[in-house]
Amino acid sequence: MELTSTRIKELAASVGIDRIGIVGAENLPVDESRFREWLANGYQASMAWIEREPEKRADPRILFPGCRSVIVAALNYYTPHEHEPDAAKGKISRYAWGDDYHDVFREKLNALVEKMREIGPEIQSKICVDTAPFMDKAWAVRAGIGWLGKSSNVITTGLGSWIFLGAVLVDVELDYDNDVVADHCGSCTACIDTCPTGAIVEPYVVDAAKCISYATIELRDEEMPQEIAVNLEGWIYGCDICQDVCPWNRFEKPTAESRFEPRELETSVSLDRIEHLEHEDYVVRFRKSAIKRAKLSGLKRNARALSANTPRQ
Ligand code: B12
Ligand code: SF4
Repeated sequence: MELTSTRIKELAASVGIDRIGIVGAENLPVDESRFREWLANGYQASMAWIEREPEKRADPRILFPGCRSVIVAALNYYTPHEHEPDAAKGKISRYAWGDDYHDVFREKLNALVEKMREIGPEIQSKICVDTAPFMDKAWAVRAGIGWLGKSSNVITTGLGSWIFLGAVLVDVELDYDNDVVADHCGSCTACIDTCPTGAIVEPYVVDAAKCISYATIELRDEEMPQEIAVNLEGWIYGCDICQDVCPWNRFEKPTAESRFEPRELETSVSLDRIEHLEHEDYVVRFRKSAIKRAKLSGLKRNARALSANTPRQ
């Protein structure tokens, strides 16, 4: 049997990947200059790691010498649960309710590569799930997975924006998807208007320094900047506001991946519990969870900021 793009798409579906688009590695995302502009504006805030190796980020053929094709994958993480309206709790963003997507997605992409190797044992590949300097969103747009929404998340017509993105770089030539999905945002500005911190500084562009997601996950400072702390709107880890208000997220569908179901059925965590959490209990509660990215000290800081700025009933 020959390894064709059609076969790869069938294999991807068989390992539980929801969307696949395949493009030639030389089809570089057109907006690489925008990435440099984003850095020049300082919108990366303290995420110095994103400034490293810009040439690799811009060109997968440098990241993975021999790369001929880019297989972009999307994994639906929507589960039909909501946050509880409880000021004594901090809301966890939807993407972090279940098991860490890096592990779940990598496992699926590994399974895909193994199945591809059964057909073409000589194939060389590199998997990217946030571990490599690779521009997931730009490639997802190029591969026809969806369009870059004004919130700067990739949105699809069938699954909304509740998708993770990943990729497999391979050293073989394949048939490519040429149909790019048109920008369906139209005149809607719901994400920009609703963002409580004004982080979407212009359509498609997020200033991380103003974003609640950045402040609650990536920021390592001991204290939360006051202008964000007073606008947290109950979020202790990440923020989904710009996606919750997106009209395209009315078309979400529950994921078939049970590991994305909320752990301990929790979509929010008690602020008191976090403020008094011991390290051993933190390790158990957040084992295999993306939330570990914030570290216990970051979660406690977030809980303190919420407690100090949210009136309790
Ligand atoms: C750094 C990062 C962040 C930063 C910066 C966010 C950002 N918007 O870039 C912070 C910490 C804030 C963040 C937050 C979130 N993130 Co994040 N993040 C990343 C990461 C690691 C790199 C993204 C990056 O390169 N940013 C740099 C900027 C320059 O890239 P960009 O947005 O693609 O920039 C383009 C546009 O600005 C565009 N552009 C600029 N001007 C214009 C004008 C026009 C007209 C057009 C058309 C385009 C355009 O050109 C730029 C270059 O391509 C990716 C994973 C990866 N490896 O790609 C995940 C990723 C983007 N994040 C993801 C998620 C889920 C989130 C959150 C939803 C998590 C949460 N619930 O809290 C939030 C969403 C916040 C938001 N509104 O963006 C997913 C997004 C999935 C999707 N559907 O798109 C990714 C892809 C992770 C993954 N593997 O699935 N994230
Ligand atoms: S994640 Fe929250 S703070 Fe960041 S851009 Fe979206 S709405 Fe604004």
